[in-house]
Amino acid sequence: MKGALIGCGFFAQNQLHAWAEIPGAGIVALCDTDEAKLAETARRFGIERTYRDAAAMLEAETLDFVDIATTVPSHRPLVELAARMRLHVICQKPFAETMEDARAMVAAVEGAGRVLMVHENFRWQSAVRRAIDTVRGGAIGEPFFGRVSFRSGYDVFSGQPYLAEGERFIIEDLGIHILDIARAFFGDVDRLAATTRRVNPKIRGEDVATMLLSHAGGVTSVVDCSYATKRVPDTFPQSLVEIDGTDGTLRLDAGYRLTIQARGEESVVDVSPPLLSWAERPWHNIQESVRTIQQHFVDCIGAGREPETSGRDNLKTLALVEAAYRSAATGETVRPGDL
Ligand code: NAD
Ligand code: 89Y
Repeated sequence: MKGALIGCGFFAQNQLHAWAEIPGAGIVALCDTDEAKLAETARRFGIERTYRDAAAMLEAETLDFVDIATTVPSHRPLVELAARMRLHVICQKPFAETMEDARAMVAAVEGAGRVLMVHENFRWQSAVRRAIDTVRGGAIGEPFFGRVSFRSGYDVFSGQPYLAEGERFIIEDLGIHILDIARAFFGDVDRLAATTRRVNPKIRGEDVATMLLSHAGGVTSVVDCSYATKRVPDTFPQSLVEIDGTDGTLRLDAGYRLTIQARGEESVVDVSPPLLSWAERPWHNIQESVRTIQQHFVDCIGAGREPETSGRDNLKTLALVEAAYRSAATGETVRPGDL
């Protein structure tokens, strides 16, 4: 499969490294409005066909898919452009700025009969995936309580300066992943209540969020996120998980330590992610999941299946983000299904 990547910034470098390792798929053309980033990325990955304009690229190239690695304001026009060209699409998170945009993007690609996957990669991290598979396999019985937690003081602003500038920060940027992990464990959400705070005075948006979720299947979960947590050693970018089930408990603790206690037995496993040749700590956890999710996209197209993290699926994660902001602003519990 021949693909083109749009947006040659901070995170796209990981996507390009991962594409180079995926059999049967490759990136043949690059696009960025920023000439310097485009040239540097083209040189680093040896990709000769480069464009400053996405429409011109899609007209000129013969492609199967596009990988959109720009920030959110450009997502809707780029996804709709790709749909018009009848291409399969991967789009980075946050998928869209509004639910209306997101629904239109899903409709555009589905209307073209192509596959749309959101690059919602945290549930594809191998440690998280192992925990998801363990719970789905019934190892602790039926879950009734969960906590998915991401607390760090890591400086994300030096690599991604735009994160300090937006009115919204942690829920939209990072909480979106943690909410998605909660959905992967416990299913759809009926009600959500949230509080937010800004601790770091140098940024504009909230850097702490605490969310209480009532899942349709009966689980109550807490999703808590912070970029204001001064902790040594810092756990960035680990998502920590606690689940109580009818037959036992699962804990994914700091240091990628997975503990399962059930039916009188205990297992403690080191589920540290592999360090891929191009990866660097502590990002290796996220970097590995990039390769996994891109492989999933290729596999799904080959098999004619909808990706687990499809555009349609992501509407439900995006609704949790919107519900959290609305709840924090109004003090009310919000039904994501109403949004
Ligand atoms: P960035 O600003 O470093 O890079 C974005 C690039 O897109 C820039 O080079 C910009 O010039 C280019 N661009 C913007 N609009 C364009 C357009 N219309 N056509 C062509 N090029 C265009 O941003 P980043 O930090 O790489 O983040 C990109 C996206 O990746 C964001 O949505 C972010 O949330 C997401 N992200 C995801 C993860 C993850 O783990 N999934 C991690 C980090 C960032
Ligand atoms: O942008 C964010 C993401 O998606 O994962 C971590 C991050 O890079 C900073 O919060």
